[in-house]
Amino acid sequence: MRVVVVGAGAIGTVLAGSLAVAGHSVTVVVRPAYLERVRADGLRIEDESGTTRVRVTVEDRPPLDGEDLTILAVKTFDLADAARSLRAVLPLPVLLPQNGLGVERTADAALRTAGWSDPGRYLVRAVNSVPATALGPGAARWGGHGEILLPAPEEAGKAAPHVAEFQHLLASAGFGVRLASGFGRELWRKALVNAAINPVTALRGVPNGELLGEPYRSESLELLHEGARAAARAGFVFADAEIDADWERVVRFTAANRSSMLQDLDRGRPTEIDAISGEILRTAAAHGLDLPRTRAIVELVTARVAASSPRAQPS
Ligand code: KPL
Repeated sequence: MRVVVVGAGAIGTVLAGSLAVAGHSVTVVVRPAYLERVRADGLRIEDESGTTRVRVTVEDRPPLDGEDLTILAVKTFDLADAARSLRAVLPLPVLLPQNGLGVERTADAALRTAGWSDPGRYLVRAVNSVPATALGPGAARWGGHGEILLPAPEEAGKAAPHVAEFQHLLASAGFGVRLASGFGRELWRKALVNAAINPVTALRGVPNGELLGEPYRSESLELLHEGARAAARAGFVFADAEIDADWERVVRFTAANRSSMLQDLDRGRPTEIDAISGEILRTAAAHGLDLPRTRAIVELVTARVAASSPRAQPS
């Protein structure tokens, strides 16, 4: 297949590199500032077995036609720009593997401004649990294949025909792909866990595994349970035992990871706090619910980002 991967951060590098190794024709789209470097060096993936270097086509804008599938592998704060970069591209199926909630809405709105008349026909949301850490543009450490959830076709709306295309594509590169019924609940499950892990590890500067001990454990679990109250109002009920077990599993599985939000803060970049905890707060507010701990941590992360990054201000 001919695949365009927009973004060469952690997940973009791992997906693009693995797809190229599996024999697909891959074009990676990077920021102009990184173009020459990634073109010269190719992609670099480090894993348990060593370092793999992969040659792919590297561009600073998406190719105009002839491609089969697109993966927008950018952070939520870059998603609208990445979607708008598809302006001159004929509509084609687009995978959205971002953390957070409301991602489809953002992509849909941006693609409409880019002139696509019915983006919903092409957008396939994914819940991504592939463990990857960015090492620089086009370079990533990969902690193993991990699982990617896609909506069961009957839950994918107008984009249903494209779910199988992404399923086969990702599976062909060795990723565990599962079609999930109750996909909306899976999105919330991931968002709740991210809302509990990411801001605490980011503000405290600790790897995920530190959350297993106090004082971080209680702080993180309080956020988890606040978020679950918002999820319940949105129609997705999680018993404490269920969501606690999810949290524990993810924290243990990713114990050595520095969360993506911690990595963003370390680099003085914006974070995904708004798409994760901000969306949870907005859902709660729409149902007349206040989540004081979540509100406080969103303010702290936002302030930290604003203090350290010129890119943090919304543009
Ligand atoms: O998704 C993650 C992230 O860092 O964004 C977790 C699962 C918390 C792993 O670090």
